[in-house]
Amino acid sequence: MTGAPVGLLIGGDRITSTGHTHEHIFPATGLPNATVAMAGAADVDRAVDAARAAQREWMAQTVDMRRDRLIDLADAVHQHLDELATLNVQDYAVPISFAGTAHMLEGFLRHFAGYADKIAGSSTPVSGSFDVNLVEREPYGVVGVIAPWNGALAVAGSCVAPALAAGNAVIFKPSELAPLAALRFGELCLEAGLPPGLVNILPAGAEGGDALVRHPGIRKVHFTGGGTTARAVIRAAAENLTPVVAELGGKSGNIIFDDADLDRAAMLSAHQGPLMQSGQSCACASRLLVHASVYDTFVEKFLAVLDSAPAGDPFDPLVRFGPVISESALTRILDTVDLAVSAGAGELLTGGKRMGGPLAQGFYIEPTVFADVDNSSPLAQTETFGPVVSISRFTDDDQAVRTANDTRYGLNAFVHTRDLRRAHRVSRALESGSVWINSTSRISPQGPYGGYKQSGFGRTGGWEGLLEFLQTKTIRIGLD
Ligand code: TXE
Repeated sequence: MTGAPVGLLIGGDRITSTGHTHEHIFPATGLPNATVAMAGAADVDRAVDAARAAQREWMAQTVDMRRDRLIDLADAVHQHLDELATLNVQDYAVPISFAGTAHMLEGFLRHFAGYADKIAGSSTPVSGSFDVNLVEREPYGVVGVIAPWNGALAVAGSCVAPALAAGNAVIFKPSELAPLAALRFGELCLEAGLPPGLVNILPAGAEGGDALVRHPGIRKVHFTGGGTTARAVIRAAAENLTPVVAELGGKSGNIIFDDADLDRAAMLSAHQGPLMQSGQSCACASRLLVHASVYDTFVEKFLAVLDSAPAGDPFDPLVRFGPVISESALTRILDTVDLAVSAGAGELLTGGKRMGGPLAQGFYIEPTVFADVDNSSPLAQTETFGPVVSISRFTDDDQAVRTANDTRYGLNAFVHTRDLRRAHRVSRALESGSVWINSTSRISPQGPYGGYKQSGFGRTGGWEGLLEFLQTKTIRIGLD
């Protein structure tokens, strides 16, 4: 499916000629499946103008009207769940059995529609006077939302929904590697009756993203992606002192204690590890820490779950394991594996090679597990963003916590135990924005979700996620 080029959505206009296109490659076959126009600085300018006008129109509606529009948008997403799931697969070949981000988008839209008519301020007394002192919450105006390739619809839910509920207009920049589902989301915004220009979809790479961040009309930026890019975004945003929220990568510890239900822990760890979008998720539990007394039993169960997950065509509902995003990602990940093997970072238990046979044209890497990994090794310290996990053993709780915390990241941590006291004690000691006990990372609209340390700052979900898109104003009325 290369067909006519797809392009930007600015206001009500579909723009397919910007002078710069990206050949979208379907990761499961290595073949082009779309030609996508890429936004540049002039397109950002045009989108900001459209967004400013639309935001004034949006704020001219009453809160109940805005609430109802967002409910209409959630309904439109619900009616197109299958189509959005299909586009998700076309974007980055995530197995359709996993492509739950369309449901997540609907859930976040319904959640934040509920806030739209409840954003209240307050009035406070003031010292030494009887003046009226009002505290009001106002939208920023036009905000920029930048999404990674592995979660455009998830970010549309966690960021665009609250931005709209707070009264902002949005310029949404999906990754050049996964623009298709985001573009359809933009169309659904128009079909649901949102003012044209309230949500603009600008697929672009670094150049368009940088122009968006630097634009003086962008009052806040929400960035989701890797740490290296986050530094470039923050440097660019500094030019206009534009505030940034950053949702970044992770290298999450996954602690299996000796009293854990090992069958359940093995299944959850596999699905939170190599089987989670082939390890291409910030939430990937990539460092397993297993109590020495149950190590061999757990590893055997864990490998069995990986082995039972069918790899193949991501459109096949029975497939649980898909390709990585690109040829360059495949090369990067396999280089990481080779480096770990040559450095003796751990024992390669399974995987480590490109899949052949009918999958040879796609970017498939076998689920890869290293055992007895040195936590100071690059394998354990660097986000691989592929189906590669490391396992090491511990003998006491404090050692497990120290090892889990021994990383520059702090997005998620996972704990498997039946001991309630231990679960609470360990959760409080772990340096991460989220701790999941006997669970996978099931992110909910109620949130909040976000990182400690170099996994970012700011939160998505719930009231904290809404506040990221509101400013506070104090109005004092002198009565004397
Ligand atoms: O990120 P990149 P990717 C993280 C994940 C991994 C990364 C993978 O952990 O580290 O995202 O996604 C745009 N100015 N998360 O490879 O390369 C680029 O076009 C402005 C965390 O996409 O950082 C893309 O749209 N924008 C997350 C976006 O930035 C620029 C969940 C991200 O690109 C730019 C999912 C520039 N100079 C993935 N350069 C979480 N924490 O929830 C590139 N971009």
